[in-house]
Order: sequence, then structure tokens, then C-alpha cells
Amino acid sequence: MDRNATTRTIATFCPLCVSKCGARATIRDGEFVELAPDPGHPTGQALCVKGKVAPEITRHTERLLHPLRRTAPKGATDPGWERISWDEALDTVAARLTALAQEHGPESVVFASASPSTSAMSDSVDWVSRLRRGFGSPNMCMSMELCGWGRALASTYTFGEPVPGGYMPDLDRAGVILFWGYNPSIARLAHATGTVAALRRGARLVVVDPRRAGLATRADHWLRVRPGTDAALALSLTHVMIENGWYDEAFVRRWTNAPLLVRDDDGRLLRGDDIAAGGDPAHHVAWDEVAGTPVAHDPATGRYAVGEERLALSGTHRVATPRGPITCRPAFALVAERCSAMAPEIAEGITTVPAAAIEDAARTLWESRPLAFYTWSGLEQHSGTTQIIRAVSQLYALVGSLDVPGGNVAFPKVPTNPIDGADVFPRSHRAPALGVEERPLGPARFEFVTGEDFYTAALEGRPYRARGLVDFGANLVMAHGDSSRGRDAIAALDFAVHADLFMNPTAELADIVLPVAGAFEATALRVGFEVSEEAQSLVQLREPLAPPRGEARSDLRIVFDLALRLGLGEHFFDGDLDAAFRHQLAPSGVTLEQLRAAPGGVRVPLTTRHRKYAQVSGGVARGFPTPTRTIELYSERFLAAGYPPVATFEEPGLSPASRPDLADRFPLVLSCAKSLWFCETQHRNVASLRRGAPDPQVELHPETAVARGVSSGDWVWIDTPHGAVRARARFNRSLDPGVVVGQHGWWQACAELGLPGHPPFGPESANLNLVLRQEPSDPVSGTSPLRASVCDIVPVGDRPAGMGHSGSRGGLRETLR
Ligand SMILES: Nc1nc2c(c(=O)[nH]1)N[C@H]1C(S)=C(S)[C@@H](COP(=O)(O)OP(=O)(O)OC[C@H]3O[C@@H](n4cnc5c(=O)[nH]c(N)nc54)[C@H](O)[C@@H]3O)O[C@H]1N2
Ligand SMILES: Nc1nc2c(c(=O)[nH]1)N[C@H]1C(S)=C(S)[C@@H](COP(=O)(O)OP(=O)(O)OC[C@H]3O[C@@H](n4cnc5c(=O)[nH]c(N)nc54)[C@H](O)[C@@H]3O)O[C@H]1N2
Ligand code: SF4
Ligand SMILES: [Mo]
Repeated sequence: MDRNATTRTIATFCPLCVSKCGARATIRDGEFVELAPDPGHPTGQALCVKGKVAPEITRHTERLLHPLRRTAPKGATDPGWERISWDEALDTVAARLTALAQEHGPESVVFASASPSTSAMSDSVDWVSRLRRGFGSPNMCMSMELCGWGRALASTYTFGEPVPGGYMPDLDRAGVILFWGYNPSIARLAHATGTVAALRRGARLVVVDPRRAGLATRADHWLRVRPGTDAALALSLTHVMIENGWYDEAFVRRWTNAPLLVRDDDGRLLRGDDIAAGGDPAHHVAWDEVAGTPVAHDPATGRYAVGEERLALSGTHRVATPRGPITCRPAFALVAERCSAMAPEIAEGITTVPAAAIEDAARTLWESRPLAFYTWSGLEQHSGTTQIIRAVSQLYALVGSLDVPGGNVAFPKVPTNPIDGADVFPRSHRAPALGVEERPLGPARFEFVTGEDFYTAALEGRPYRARGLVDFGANLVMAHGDSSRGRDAIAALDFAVHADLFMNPTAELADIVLPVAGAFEATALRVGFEVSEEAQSLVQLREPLAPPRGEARSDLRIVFDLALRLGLGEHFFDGDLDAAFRHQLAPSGVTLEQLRAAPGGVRVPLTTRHRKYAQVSGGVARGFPTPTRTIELYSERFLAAGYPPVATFEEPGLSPASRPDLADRFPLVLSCAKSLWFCETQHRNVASLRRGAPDPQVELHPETAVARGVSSGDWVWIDTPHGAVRARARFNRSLDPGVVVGQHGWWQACAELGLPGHPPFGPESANLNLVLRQEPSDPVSGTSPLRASVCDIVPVGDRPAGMGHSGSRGGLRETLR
């Protein structure tokens, strides 16, 4: 070792995925050489392999270094990239966007971003939203429907707020932890270390996953569910709990809409003006069992005219009205009825989870409460995602652990000024988002556009034509189903700009590509680390550990530079990033100077208040921000939009059961899961990571393999009704023999190891999303059925029948519509 080398370490955090692990960076002779865990940081117990090789990612020889302009037409094998200056690049982008807005309206330009869960876009995504809103576009495409819908948005239809996306599991105090379609050992290290600590102090663990992955090996109950049938399992667990009285009845009466009467004739909630002339149409009605009379519920106060303990939760009640009697049942009776159709023996037939295991797990969830839970990708990406989330949310509501210590808690936040522009640029100034007409309750309601709707708008001009794309990272064609349609859609745009660290198959279709500074080359402000009160109290400024490579600029810098050129300077602090940070920080009492002097962050004392729904102000309890001011087990909004108002099991749209016509040919069910070594479609070019996982894999049961003449490690085709892609067989005895689990995101080569790329399109592809479609999608959200598709596994020597050289199968596709 060079004795004169200067070495220093700096506190920082890794923003490469959702975990945001606290870290210490080593700088040797001015070079960023190492990242290590920082146990003093609330998320710093461990770093994953990706975090540890952050310096290698930063130094990578394939980084984009200069702005580029396409010189060849879209579709040419070589885009003919030509280096241009930043001024030329930004001037061109601004001019093209302005022209599109003038000729076709700003809604013709779609904005996109890599998910903040898989990239450092968490540093800047709010500012991208501000730019979008300032520009006037209602359209943000960022795989919200594949990643955040269930957790963060669908759960709001039950609770009014995101659970578990907002109310985080209080792992430090939980009695029992439930991970449903979530594997934090790979996906969110800070949750994995927190869970291991909880298990050590005696907490119980229930995991619902088709694979015995990660913490499932340490779970008290591992429920091996058939992919996409999770709602059946949730309803069955709930049935067992209701039958045994294993639910918090007082909570259910007071804080859910379980007692409200539902009319038998039209399914609407009974109202004050139904039962008396001149009654208040805003009032709902429950049944007072003691008096045998209807009793009003006033959403403005959240109270009934009598104590909740007197309200009926079951039975059929004939309510006298001026127009004759109306037969009604309490919402809870409808819930219980729906659940009772899923007795464990029936659910076993649907989900493959043994009836006895369902009963045992239900007992643990109740007896070991408080219950803290989290759901993620395993419950997203299904044709029934919204109902699955409704069913799991309902189960959670019944346990009564919401916002109690050890349950799912909305931890406090350090106060800051919002920066996403929602307050500055009101929604009414923008056109309706793509897709909001077909799915009024879906992501478009929140200005998120599904891949399906974006492609339709670009290719078919419905409901209006998408003509421009401003993309910060999102690898749209790889992330969404039907990659070929994605390629055609993006190629059909008048203009696309893509900002990224590396070239990717989506960037290849852009007119201009901008080089982005890596996570450790940029300044970023992080307010709160989400997983606990302590984590939430930390404010940290991540300063650059290395100069940007080439001419790369941070995403923030690019957003602000573009804003200036689009005439939005007054809303972007005239391009001054420090001024922007100061504005954001103002209410916190923390200054930029303090943060610069303390790279490990500044802690702002916070106190968690529990049961915030019960806090009274002006004589009225806060309740929940839903139309009934309660947790909505029964959703009139769903009813009005034509969806089942009570959580319902729907057989996945592309399963052997729903498509018996396909089951002979494609008898297996295909799901997928993330890789420990890579984030989504990234990182295959990083030697230290690719060494750990050189090839795309598909996990299958050895019996399933042997029946097909496949040995461990063989290359196989994953064959779906839409075509076939390659992967290597990996045996996993924990799987049901009828289920296989693949990986998405394979396209990139690793030059250093001489490992090949796999074409994103065409017959030799390993891109799972090439042979999965965005339809049949979830009727509420439009999320794609990427996690429960019929398939078969075929040895690679036997090319699947009917496969054309495009890699997709045109003929069968028609029969699938
Ligand atoms: N079949 C299937 N499809 C899936 C999934 C699945 O499980 N199965 N998962 C879905 C999910 S959950 C998600 S979130 C999406 C992910 O899809 P994307 O959001 O597209 O995420 P990535 O593939 O991780 O990264 C996309 C690009 O972002 C770039 N990037 C990384 N960091 C930065 C940065 O700081 N700034 C900028 N400008 N660019 C950056 C990377 O270089 C990469 O080119 O895919 C979805 N698609
Ligand atoms: N190492 C690494 N970390 C990541 C990412 C990454 O790509 N790599 N991506 C980041 C992003 S964007 C996200 S969204 C998160 C996602 O984090 P997770 O949601 O944990 O990701 P997955 O591994 O895709 O899915 C979780 C589990 O769901 C199971 N599963 C599959 N189908 C079903 C089903 O039908 N029902 C049930 N109950 N379970 C099912 C899978 O077997 C898997 O074990 O991770 C983030 N962190
Ligand atoms: S889990 Fe890995 S990639 Fe994610 S923040 Fe932590 S160290 Fe970084
Ligand atoms: Mo994600």
C-alpha cells in the first residue's frame, strides 16, 4: 500500500434502491473506492452486493459521457449517434417540446422516470413532476401500475391513505409480521435486518409467497400460494378469523363502515333521505339492534346517534321508509358472506395452500398481534391486483392493528415545503390523463399513465395522440409487457429525449440522449428514511464523492436547465439548486449549512402519535379520509364505477383455470421475482455483479424439469402463448411443480467477462416481457398480468412449435384478445 496515499471516509447513503442504506464511503487519493455499512445510521445495518460495488458502477467504461443526437431514422440498426454540446441538446429539447405543446397541447408530451425504488431517481422524481406540471402535461409514465399501485394507491380505497405504502410496519414492536408477496432480503435490506432483529426478540413471521425465498425459510408460517390467487387466500384467512371471533370487534364497529346498511335492491348505502322525508342525504344508516330501529351515521362527525356496541353487524333488516320497506344488510354481513364462500377447504383447491395451514396462520395473525405487514411486487402485476389488495387490506383492518405500536404506523415526518408542483400548478390547468376515462379510479386519476395506455395513445391516437417523451431513465420497453409494441410506440413518437447513465433499449429509440451523473456524483437532499421514527427523523445531504464522468449532469441539474429554457425559471429558483434546497428545508428548521457540516445528517426530534384516526379536534374525531370517514370494507365508489364493492376473488385472467383452452399446451403458471444481484433491467454489465448471476434463470421444480427432459443448468425456452424466450433452468424444490418463476430485465452484455447480451426483441431474446402482455389487465388499474401467466418449459433444442422468427407468435395472439 502506498504510504503517502490519503484516505478519508465520509458518511453518506446508498440511493441505488428503495432501502437507502446508510453507508460510509472511502475516498483514496481523491477517488471513491469503497462503500461500507454505517451501523450508526438508521438504515445502515448492512449493504447489499450492489451497494458494495457502487464504485465499480460509477467508474464503468460504458457510462454515457456526452449528449448525443440520433442521425439515422428510428428502426435503423445503428442510430448513428453524434456527439453534441449541452447547449445544443437542451435548446433542441426545449424547442421540440414547445412546438409540440403549441401544436397539440402539452398533454401530447408524456414524462417518464425510472422507479425511485430501483434508482437514484428518488433524489429528483418530485422535481421531474414539478417540471411536468409546469409544462402542463397530466401524463407521468413510471411503472406505477406495476410497482406502486397496490401498495400505495389501491389501498387508499380501503383506508383513505396508503397502507402499507404510507403506514410502515413498526418492526421494532410488532408481535407478528406478515410479508405478502414481498422479499425484503433482496428488495429492502433495511426491512430485512429489522425483521431479523424482531425474530430474535420473539416476534412471529408469516410469509405468503409461491417460493420459499429469503425470510420465508425462517417463518412460523410459509403459505405457498398459487400465483395470483392471493385474494382467495386472504378471504379464507378472514373467514377463519370471523368464524372464531378473531377480530377486533370494537375497532370494526367504530372505525370501519361494517355497520352501515346496504340496500338489497341496488347495493347502495342506505341514506338519511331514504328513511325519512327531509332526511339528510349525507347521512348513512345502521341498525340499532337494541331498539330494533334504524339509526343515522353522520360522516361529518363520524358518529352514530347511539353507541356502536348496539349496532347490528349481521342479519337482514327491513327498514320502513316513506316509499315502503327496504331490505338491507350491514356491510359486514356482506363481507362475512363473501369470505364464507372461501372456507379453507375451498381456498385450498384454488390456492394450493392446505386448509390446516390457513387455519393455523389465521390464529397466529390474531393471537400474536399487533400485526405489522407489507405487500409488494408479488401482489402487483396481476389481472386482479386491486381486489387482491382490497382483500388483504380488509384482513388487516379486522385485526385492529392500524396505527398502534407494533402495527403499521404512519411515522411522523420532518416538515418541509412540497416541491412536486401540485400546489403551484393546479390540476384543473391540465387535460385529463391518458386512461382516466376507461378506468376512472385507476392510476390516471393520480396522473400516472400505464404502459398500455401510453402505447395505445402513441400508436392509435386514443383518446388523443402521444407525440413526445421526456424520459428520466425509465426503460419502458423492457419494464412493461409487450416489448415489441413498446418499441413501435416509442419509435412512432415525433420526439423523445432520454436521460440516463447507460444506453438501454428505450434510450436507443430516442432522438436525444443526455448523460446523467451517477448517484455518487450528485448532490441530493433526503428528508426521512421511512422505516421507523428514528429513520424518519434523519435529514441528510448526500454530497458528491466523485466528479461527474465526462460531461454528465445530475438529473436535478437537467430538470432545472430544461425548466429555464421552457420559461419556468421563476418556479425553479432561476436554476439555483441551493435556493431550491433551502426552500424545501425552510419549515424543518435545518439549514443547508448544518447539513453540509454534518454529512451523516441532522436529526430532528420527532414523536410518533398513534391512533391518529381517533384524535379529536373541535369535538370531532379525525377518522379516515374516505367518503364515509371510516375504513371502507364496502366501497360505494367501486359500486358506482362498476366494480365489486366488497373484496372479491377473481381467477387470474391467464391461468390454466380461466383459460382451459390454453391449459393443455401451456400447463404451468409463470411468475417472476427480483434478483439479488441486479436492480430490474440494470447492472448486467457490472462484472462483480454479473459474476454472481451470469445468465437469466427460471426456477422450476425438479419433477417438472425431469418430465421435460431438462437438467439443472440447461438452457430452456419459457414458452407462453405469445412466444418463447431463453433462460437457464434452476431447480427449486420449494415450488409447486405447476409453478415456475422467471426473471425480467435481461438484455445487457458484460464485456469485461465476455458474457453476451440477449436481444430485447426477436427469436433469441431472454426478455420475459417480450412474451408477456399488458392484457388482460386489472379492470380498476390497468396493471398487467406479468405474474400469473400460462406457460410451458421446453428444452432449448426443441424450438417451440409455431414460433416465427420475430420471437412472437402472431396467430395465437388473436385468440387471446
Ligand atoms: N415481468 C416483469 N416486469 C417488471 C417487473 C417484474 O417484476 N416483472 N417489475 C416492475 C417494476 S416493480 C418496476 S419498478 C419496473 C422498473 O423499470 P424501470 O423503472 O425502467 O427501472 P430499471 O430497469 O431499474 O432502470 C431503468 C433505467 O434507469 C437508469 N437509471 C438508474 N439510475 C438512474 C438515475 O439516477 N437517473 C437516471 N436518469 N437514470 C437512472 C438505468 O441506467 C436504466 O437504464 O419494471 C417493472 N417490470
Ligand atoms: N436486489 C434488488 N432489490 C430491489 C429491486 C431489484 O430489482 N433487485 N427492485 C426494487 C423495486 S423497483 C421493487 S418494486 C422492490 C420489489 O421488492 P419485492 O416485492 O420483494 O420483489 P420480488 O422479488 O419481485 O417479489 C417478492 C416476492 O413475491 C413472490 N411472488 C411472485 N408471484 C407472487 C404471487 O402471485 N403472490 C405472492 N403472494 N407472491 C408472489 C416472489 O416469489 C418474490 O419472492 O424491490 C426493490 N429492490
Ligand atoms: S439494498 Fe443495496 S442497492 Fe439498495 S440501498 Fe441498500 S446497499 Fe444500496
Ligand atoms: Mo418497482
